[in-house]
Amino acid sequence: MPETLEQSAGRFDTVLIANRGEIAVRIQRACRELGLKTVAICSEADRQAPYGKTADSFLCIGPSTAAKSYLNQDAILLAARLAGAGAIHPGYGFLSENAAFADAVEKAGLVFIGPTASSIAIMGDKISAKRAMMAAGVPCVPGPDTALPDDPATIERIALEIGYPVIIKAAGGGGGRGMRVVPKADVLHEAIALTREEARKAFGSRSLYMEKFLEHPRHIEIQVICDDHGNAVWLGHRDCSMQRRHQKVVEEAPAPGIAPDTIQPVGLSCVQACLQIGYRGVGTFEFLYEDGAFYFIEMNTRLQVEHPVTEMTSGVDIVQAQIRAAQGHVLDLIQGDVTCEGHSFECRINAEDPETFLPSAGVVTHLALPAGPGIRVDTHIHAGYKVSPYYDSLIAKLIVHAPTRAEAMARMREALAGTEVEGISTNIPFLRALFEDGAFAQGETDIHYLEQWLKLRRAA
Ligand code: MV4
Repeated sequence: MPETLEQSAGRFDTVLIANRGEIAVRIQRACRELGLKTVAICSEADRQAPYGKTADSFLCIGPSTAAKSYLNQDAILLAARLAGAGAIHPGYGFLSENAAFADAVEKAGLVFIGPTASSIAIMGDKISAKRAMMAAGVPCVPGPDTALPDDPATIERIALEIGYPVIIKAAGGGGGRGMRVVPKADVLHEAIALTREEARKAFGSRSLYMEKFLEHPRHIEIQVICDDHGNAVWLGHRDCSMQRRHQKVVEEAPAPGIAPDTIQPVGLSCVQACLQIGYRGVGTFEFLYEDGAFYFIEMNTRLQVEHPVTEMTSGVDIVQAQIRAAQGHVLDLIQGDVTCEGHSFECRINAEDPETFLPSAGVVTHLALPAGPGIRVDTHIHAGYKVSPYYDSLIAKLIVHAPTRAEAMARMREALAGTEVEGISTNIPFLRALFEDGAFAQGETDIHYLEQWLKLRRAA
């Protein structure tokens, strides 16, 4: 008798977590809660990591430099084989959106906890991503879903059709890399030549595309989760406009001031897109939002740093759902079950100088973390922990949930007041000041707000 879908599920019982820091802790917890064994890996700099002690196995896979450890595909695959892992969770960053790695994992007979290599590749090329989204009815920024040709006259015609200002983006870019704004026609060809050369050097592809440049948008994203059996749901939206140099600082769910009737068709179009491309696992559709309209820009095919704000409002454990999808289970919720309640904020606590933003490494000599109703802290650090200079400066995520946005802000002020980190510099003073800001309290921000606020604050 052929097995049912549910019988074929449960493809693995041990997960290697190919990441470090707070997300390694978060994923390890989700695995244990699902009854799965865990394999932690580390670089030489992370030998003392607390999640090493709580994992079922712990392997040092290479030197401190990420290129020789967390990005070393062969070392990770070897560790998985030695420790008997049946699956690899890539977390975020590092190899999480590397299609070749996803492919190598599957070729090694292991499960990659994420979408297929082909989904990652489609979304990694921002032009093919846009084409897939347009085909599924997702609203996109005005501009062609094809690469710019070389013929100058054709390029000029495309820019005129879109209308200045336009933005030139590298197909291989994303996350703010490889793009250039063109305010008017006289600098068009120069901008294209410069961006092409940068794209060739940075991404190994000279492929570019052109879009209308939106001057004051907000960054709003939609979280989806999909199984392997044609089921997909969206879990509401987040506002990630509070960023500096493409690094998000504060995220919230839901995005303030968005009417359900406005976002509903956008969410459904994301679900439609997932079904059309056969997407599996968790994903995020990034939009720019301006003058009441949504414009797709990119899709992230990984678990994101800010997933907790959606977990707080939707009540869905996104990491568990992602792992269960990779095991082949049928999604255990339908769209009608998804209800988002209250409001959630996340503050990224970074080990950095609050004025210069330069990374601050060293030993945490004292640590006090807040607790109480509606407060969550995702972190890997403890008193005595040594913050290494090798990696991203994120040391903790402070997450709050409350019935309303105003109450969630008050709760975050209280949580920040109860957070003490000594021995290294952090951005906590800066976050405390931001949560006293009037315009932010009114939800009146866009992607440029934080950098302008910092400039004013420095001048004062
Ligand atoms: C844009 C844009 C304005 N118009 N595209 C930057 C990151 C990458 N994901 C896309 N980005 C942008 N694309 C058009 N057509 C402005 C940005 C942008 C931005 C977007 C989201 C969050 C922060 C940002 C900061 C600067 C520029």
